[in-house]
Amino acid sequence: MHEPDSTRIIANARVWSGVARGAESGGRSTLTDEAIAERQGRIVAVGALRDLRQKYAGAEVLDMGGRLVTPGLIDCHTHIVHAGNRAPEIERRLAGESYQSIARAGGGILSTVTATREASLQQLIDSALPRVDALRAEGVTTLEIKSGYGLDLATELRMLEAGRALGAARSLSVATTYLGAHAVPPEHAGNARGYVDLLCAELIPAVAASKLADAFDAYCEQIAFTAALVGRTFEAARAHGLPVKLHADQLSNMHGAALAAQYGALSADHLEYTDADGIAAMASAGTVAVLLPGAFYFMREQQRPPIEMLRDANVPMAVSTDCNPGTSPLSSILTAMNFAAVEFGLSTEECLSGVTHVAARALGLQATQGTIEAGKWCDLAVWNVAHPAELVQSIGTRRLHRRFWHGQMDS
Ligand code: DI6
Ligand code: FE
Repeated sequence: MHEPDSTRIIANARVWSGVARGAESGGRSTLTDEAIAERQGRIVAVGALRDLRQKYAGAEVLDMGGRLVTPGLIDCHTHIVHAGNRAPEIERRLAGESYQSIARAGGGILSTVTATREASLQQLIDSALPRVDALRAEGVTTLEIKSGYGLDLATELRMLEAGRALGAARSLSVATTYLGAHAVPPEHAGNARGYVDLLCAELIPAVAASKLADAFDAYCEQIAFTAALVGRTFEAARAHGLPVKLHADQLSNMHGAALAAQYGALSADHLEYTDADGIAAMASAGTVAVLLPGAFYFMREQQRPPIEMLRDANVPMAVSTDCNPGTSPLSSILTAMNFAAVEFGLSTEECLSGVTHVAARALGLQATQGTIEAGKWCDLAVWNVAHPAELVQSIGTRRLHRRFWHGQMDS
């Protein structure tokens, strides 16, 4: 066991830091042969081994054998805590039934709500662990976890508590998001407005007071909530100190991206149907675009998010699994990166940025996570590959050599 107050040097690594290197590299991160000094879980210096050895005489040196080292990966949009099983529903979809018609008949999100309300805290934790461990085995060190399959106060709090418990159980940073406006719960069927009244008056204040949520999220869609209703929930969330995020324009153009930008959202996610106005609004608000190619794949979507326009407008693009039981049963961040490259045309650099420093921004964690820089947590992924493109351009190969979370190496 490594003494927490001694300095260690992680050496002989090919470092992809996620830090832009200036004009000569076109502003892109490049591979450098640098060493990383770590103390008390933080990166204290990045530089030549010789210099770091001098500066930290007596520091233990860990040899990475010339391997690629990236920041620990960040999965910034998941519904990894949930109960029940929607495989039969997915089968029906693949046979031709639509997601919307299944949802309108009480399936979809609401079938997971029924199962999740019946699950105990321990059952929620236990059922999520294999998915969380799959992500850790691919170098994930920070994970966002949404609630939203309870829709009553007790179950939403239990989901958020399960999210926090998963972080504590598995050497992982967890950011929790209260997805209060995910669907209209059965007890308010046909009365979205009534449920939003309850959200604003009672649920959002209570969840904010619990301190179990780091952000608030909503689903703006014809089968969920209109832009006007989402706007009301965003007012309440912000009044209670919760930054907001939005499931925006996934199945139709609800002008969700512009709505998210209007409320200074950390991110607008999906964006398949977002138009130029929405992108311009995101660019001026600094809202991150979170791309979810797993949902695009499982839903057999035809409409791709407007990648070129996002790129041209310099809207930062994150990539995430959207791990959920209905539209993206995917617990592999490397597969999400591959889908982003193959389906959406992202470059290797964009894919890696999308699961590191841009994903950190989508969670408001850019001060502490997402790059290999002095001052950040020493969260690293060490890979058995020679070039970063290998992480993106294949599926299913075990690539991870080691994962460091807050300076501690997994055994
Ligand atoms: N994220 C969501 O929250 C919805 N779609 C998506 O990509 C619904 C997920 C579900 O069907 O459970
Ligand atoms: Fe989602």
